[in-house]
Amino acid sequence: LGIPPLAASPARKELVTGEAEYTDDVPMPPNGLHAALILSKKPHACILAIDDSVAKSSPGFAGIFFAKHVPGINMVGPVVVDEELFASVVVTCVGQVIGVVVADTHENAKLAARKVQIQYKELPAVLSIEEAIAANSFHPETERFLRKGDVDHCFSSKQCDKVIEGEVQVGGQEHFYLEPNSTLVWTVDGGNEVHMISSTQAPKKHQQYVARVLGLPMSKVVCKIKRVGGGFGGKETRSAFLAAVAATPSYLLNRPVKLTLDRDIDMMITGQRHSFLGKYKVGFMKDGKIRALDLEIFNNGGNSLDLSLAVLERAMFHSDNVYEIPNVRVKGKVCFTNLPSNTAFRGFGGPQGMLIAENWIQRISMELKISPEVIREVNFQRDGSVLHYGQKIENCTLERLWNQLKTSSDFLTVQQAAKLFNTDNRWKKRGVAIIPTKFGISFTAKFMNQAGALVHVYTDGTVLVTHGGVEMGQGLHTKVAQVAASSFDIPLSSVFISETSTDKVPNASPTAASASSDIYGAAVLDACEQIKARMEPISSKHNFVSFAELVSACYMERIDLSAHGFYKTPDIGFDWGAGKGNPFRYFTYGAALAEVEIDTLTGDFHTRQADVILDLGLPLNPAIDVGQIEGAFIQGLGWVALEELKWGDAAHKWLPAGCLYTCGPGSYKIPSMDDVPLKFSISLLKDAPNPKAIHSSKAVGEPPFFLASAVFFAIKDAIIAAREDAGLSGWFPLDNPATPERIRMACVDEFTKPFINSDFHPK
Ligand code: MTE
Ligand code: LUZ
Ligand code: MOS
Repeated sequence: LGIPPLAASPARKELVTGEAEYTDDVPMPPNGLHAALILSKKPHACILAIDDSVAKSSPGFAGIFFAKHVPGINMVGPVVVDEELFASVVVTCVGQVIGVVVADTHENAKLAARKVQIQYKELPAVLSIEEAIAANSFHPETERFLRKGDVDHCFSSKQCDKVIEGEVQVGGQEHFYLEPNSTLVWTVDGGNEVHMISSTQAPKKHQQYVARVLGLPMSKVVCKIKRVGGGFGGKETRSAFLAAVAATPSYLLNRPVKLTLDRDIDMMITGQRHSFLGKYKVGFMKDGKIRALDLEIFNNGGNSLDLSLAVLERAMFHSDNVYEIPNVRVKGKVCFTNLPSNTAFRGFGGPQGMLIAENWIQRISMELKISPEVIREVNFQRDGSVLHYGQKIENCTLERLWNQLKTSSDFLTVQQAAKLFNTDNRWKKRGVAIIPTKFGISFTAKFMNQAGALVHVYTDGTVLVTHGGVEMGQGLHTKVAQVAASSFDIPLSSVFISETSTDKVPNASPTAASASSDIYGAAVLDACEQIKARMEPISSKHNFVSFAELVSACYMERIDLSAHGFYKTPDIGFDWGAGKGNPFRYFTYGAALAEVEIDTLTGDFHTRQADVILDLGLPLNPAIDVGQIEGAFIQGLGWVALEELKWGDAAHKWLPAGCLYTCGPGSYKIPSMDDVPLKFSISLLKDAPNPKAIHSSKAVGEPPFFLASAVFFAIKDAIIAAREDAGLSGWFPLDNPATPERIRMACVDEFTKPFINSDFHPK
């Protein structure tokens, strides 16, 4: 494993100015139509009748399609095929697709879709995790267990000084990618083949869904994508059913069709990060050492399984965060609810699992009156630790990172200054927290950890690389091009990655799980080395002045200058029957400090300082990685403290139960410039080569997301100071997100007393 020369990546001006072409910017082909969706208005109901007569005379109308028109199979789903493309008899959420209208313009398509009248017979709906548990409403066969040691024996034989029990509610999150879902699909050769451009992390899934729904072989369906304007997991599966919806009228009318969702529709129907409920029982010693964890977690899957089981599993794997726990039992279940199916989102359940852990860690600290950093430190895992699912920790850099962060952020000084500030101020309080993380790298489904690439070397010495991964702003193509450039020892400008396409690299896993530069980098390197080996007899004979000359000489000798590369992640696999195995190739570690100031009277806060450190091995491209860390942290900050999803409920006057209320930035607060920490420092651990991935690097995309929970726990620290002024010192729950309402009401004072509910005074 060598270190590649770091070719500086040229700034992509067009991405910043908004000139880069995204799916909806691609010019509509001649004869093209625009699609709009006909959506369920009920969370759970039988469809009694559909009247589309008025819609058909709407201006520009060109066609309307329902379940009965689907030429192939009307069922889709990424893992379990449990979802109708078009609802036929029963709808199970508001926003479920019932049909599609095509018209000459986007506006006319929407107008016609609105004129479709549907009669429903309403059925009882389940809308939250709590309701699902009460109604025993779970997705089939989604119960999972992990065990280590003997939890029952540990509790019953009184091996712990103290035992706490509690619940943690973890909120969901909208992806809010800048580019909403968009697909342009057209037929080829008189309607026999279907091609599409789709904004997706999973072109292969689009190909698969479209082939299935239209009754075509996958070999006649192509999906391409140049770049995605953000996916964050939201386009790992949920984009694929939209492509299949758009493909139906395109195929049946033999005309191009474009489906681009408006922001409100995208938010309403494509699902979010899973909310979770965690119920914990934790036993520990007077010195803070954890003895046992008995944990039950539930996630809100919505109305189809989608990736919810894999998300639950990743949450279970991450429910120890970085702590050594001798006795563990984790039980998990996926709730079925009448909400749009929830899906992958940066971290994929990991942050939810870790947030539950940090909640009970923080509580142990309050119970023992020992600072939370000390509780964290005495329980750190290290090399040789065996996790609750059997994987053994190797090359652990946690302690190094942690100590470096404490020094570089001046943790003790910041903490003392905050304390002093708090004694001087009654209505403003500061809080500080420092949080560690470890994130498992690999898809937990072993078969997904495979990658293909196609490398062509042309006679002018330029190289065209294609691989199975998608560029969605994370810089994947730049990193992969660097790998090819360093392999051939040519400038980065000689390597080009044009697009991702199912007809160049087949059967690609979604671009997800943060491992794309690891696996596509390795697949491209494999292809480059094959070509280099074929060129070797020529290159070793002469001293060529340029790569172009070498390539031309090879060409004249009839050497194949194109290669398919492949990589499969070694030494991984997990057996859920036994509950043991190595789901991950390695872990990316990180830690963050945050200092916040809250206004106890309004519940407002701002982050005064955030210091983040990550171990990224020998990074492939530190500039990209710092951007990923900044983005992940701010996105995580939105999740823990700003973004709150709200739906209508039975009591609501005008909003149907299960209908998303927060359908745009007016009602759903995503982070803005103003939310960026006033002092924001990112650093990477030095001299920490990772023997497990390409050029000794580490994956970066998801791991830093959870570190924003430092902001959450800093807020909680500030609230603790406010409550001390009111004479309260006991533990209290704080659910995420820590919105102004929650912060305000937790800062108990004479003004909140009339409104206090039991949430702030737990029994
Ligand atoms: N960065 C940008 N700019 N846009 C994105 O959509 N997705 C994130 C992360 N960083 C995303 C991003 C998610 S959820 C993942 S899994 C990784 O990128 C995927 O890309 P990688 O495997 O190349 O890291
Ligand atoms: N997607 C997936 C993921 O299908 N499996 C995973 O393990 C995963 N992990 C993180 C993000 N996406
Ligand atoms: Mo990321 S949630 O793996 O797309």
